[in-house]
Amino acid sequence: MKTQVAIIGGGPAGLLLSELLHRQGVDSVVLEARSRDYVLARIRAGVLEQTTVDVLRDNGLGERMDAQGHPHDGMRIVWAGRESFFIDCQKHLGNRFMAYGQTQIQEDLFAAADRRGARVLTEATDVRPMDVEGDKPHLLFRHNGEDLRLDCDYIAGCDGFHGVSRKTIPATHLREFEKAYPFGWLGILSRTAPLPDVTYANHPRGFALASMRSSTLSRYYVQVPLEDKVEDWSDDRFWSELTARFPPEMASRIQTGPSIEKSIAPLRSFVAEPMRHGRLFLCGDAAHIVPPTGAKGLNLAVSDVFYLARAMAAHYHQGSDALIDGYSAMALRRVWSSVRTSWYLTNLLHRFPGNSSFDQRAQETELDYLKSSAHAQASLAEQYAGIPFEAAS
Ligand code: FAS
Ligand code: PHB
Repeated sequence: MKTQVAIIGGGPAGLLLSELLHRQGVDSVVLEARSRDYVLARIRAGVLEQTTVDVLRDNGLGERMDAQGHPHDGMRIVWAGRESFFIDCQKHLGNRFMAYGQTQIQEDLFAAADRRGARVLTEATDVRPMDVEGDKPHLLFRHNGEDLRLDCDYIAGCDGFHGVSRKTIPATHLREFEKAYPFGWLGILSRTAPLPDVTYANHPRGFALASMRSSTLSRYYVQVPLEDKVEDWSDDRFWSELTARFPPEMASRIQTGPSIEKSIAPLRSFVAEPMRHGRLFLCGDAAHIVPPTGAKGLNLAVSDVFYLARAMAAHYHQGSDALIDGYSAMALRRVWSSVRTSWYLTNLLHRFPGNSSFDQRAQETELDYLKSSAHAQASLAEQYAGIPFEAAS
């Protein structure tokens, strides 16, 4: 088999990269380790920055999002039972964000790949990037019981945090930055009417978040200790804890019901630099992880593949390698901006075990400042709604 860009991973980064490359006249093959059903069963992100919405619309992937997604002018913060305040992205920036599930995006991406007869091989196992530093890069892998080889010009590692791509880069060439937070998020999906706004709550019992996937599908989270297991949390216990963390008038509007998905994710930040090694380019979670507090993970996967697809098109159609050579630095500028925003919001909104009374007072003072200052709110709105992509030159 031969292609121009070999893509490892058929999650949002891999499938979106394949679509963007196709629309820019660049051929690719996607090798995904899991089945399509397995990939689609994962419930993850839900908030799309304006830049992500624009990429999907500009590439024929926005129809269902515009029909079923929920555009939002901003998000709400409430703490310690006090009156909430609204971070109005529309007012401050003329920007909105969209609530539309990663699962739906994944479905839309698979459907687009099917429509164009894309080469997406699922259940492709034991994928091994070869000769990434040489001039004959290729992938070795197993598919349908056969040992196969895929020759290519470039390899895109879109295989997530636990994938093989980042591990292909010699440790001597990689700098890793990591921060583990002392808690996780227990998230549930329920067929209930959501609250009107994406609402973050800081409460003495811990962080909580109200979000949605549609007008009949709600997504809620509560901060839990790292040692908690999903089986420790019945639906009743979840709803009781969630409503305890919102002010009574807001809690009374939360519709409870059976969970249709329940999972715990630890919170951590991770960045690998550089995001390129020879003919291998890292995109999405393969290169970086952010705590979901800033709703940035999926949006960063989109910005990485937007930059890489643009760089590949310049290489193949204008014979210019400036964007390829500048890919890592450009992607990392946006990555670190999102890592900082996620770090800021995680520190602002969570109760840290072992925090001193000083730490607690400082956190509440920051919340008071944010509530009282239009300038502070404009700054957070800009970071939350997402900054524009960098121009090509
Ligand atoms: P993904 O991990 O989604 O996809 C990588 C793909 O590569 C997978 O399909 C995997 O099967 C495949 N793969 C792995 N190794 C391979 C190999 N060796 N060969 C071939 N294929 C291989 N982000 C938010 O913004 N908000 C959220 O609320 C949020 N919640 C999350 C909850 C959880 C539990 C997790 C894990 C992440 C969450 N994220 C959230 C982040 C998430 O949305 C990611 O940012 C997003 O999935 C990144 O997409 P990819 O980079 O494509 O990686
Ligand atoms: C979600 O809807 O899943 C969601 C919303 C906001 C976040 C994280 C997740 O910060």
